[in-house]
Amino acid sequence: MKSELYSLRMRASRGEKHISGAERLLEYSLLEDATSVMLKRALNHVRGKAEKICFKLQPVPSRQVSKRNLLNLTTFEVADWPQGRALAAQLIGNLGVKSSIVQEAMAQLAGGPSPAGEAMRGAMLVSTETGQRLEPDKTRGVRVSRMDLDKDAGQRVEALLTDMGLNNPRVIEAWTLASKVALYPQVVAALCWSDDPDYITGYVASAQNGNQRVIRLKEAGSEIGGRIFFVRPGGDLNDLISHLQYEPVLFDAPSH
Ligand code: PML
Repeated sequence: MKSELYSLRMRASRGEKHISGAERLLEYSLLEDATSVMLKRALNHVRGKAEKICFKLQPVPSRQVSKRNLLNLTTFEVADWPQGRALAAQLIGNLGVKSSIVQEAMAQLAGGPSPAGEAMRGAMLVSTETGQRLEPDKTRGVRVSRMDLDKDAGQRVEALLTDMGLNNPRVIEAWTLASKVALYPQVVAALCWSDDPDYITGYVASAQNGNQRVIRLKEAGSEIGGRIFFVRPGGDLNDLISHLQYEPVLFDAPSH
């Protein structure tokens, strides 16, 4: 494989249950370490023991890669997860999405969006016009991949996060993913809370208002989580999915 960058993806599962996933876009020299970090994550996951761990490595020609800035990052304190959900609904409503559509989509995420009532490994796509689910595969959802920090940006981003007390891989991965999703003009907002039972912080992300973290978005111990991308009508769904899955993007720190 001769390429300057590689898309490295991991997915761990037990039966139909999604255990863990990870995505990187990085240079050859970093692949070994990144693979080993992913393997450790999959083998010791709080969602349970994986039966199957799949790695996928694909070369990505660097001429295809675009360079962008991460969304601005803010954090909202709330007393508990119901208050966090109400705030998240309001933040999405501020972007013009009807309250009934936000509430219905959040209820689907909270109830387990897959047909089995479990977390999906990918995101739900929800029309801001009709509230309908748009993802072609309602069991898997749409996974976002091929994004990472630009290698020269790592120190800048880590310094920023250290100042905020947030310098950890989970925040970096979530921020990078949210920033890629928000690049697509048809996406009004992304809502996420983790499916890890021990992680209760989530976010509402949008090109307009940045990555707005909400510190409590779910009950501790719950394994139901995931992402909803609210999609405005008028775009080409296949083009959106192709952007989310295949368009390679490297990110630098926010521009202001
Ligand atoms: C995840 O674990 O997949 C989602 C985490 C979302 C929030 C990360 C953060 O604290 O900013």
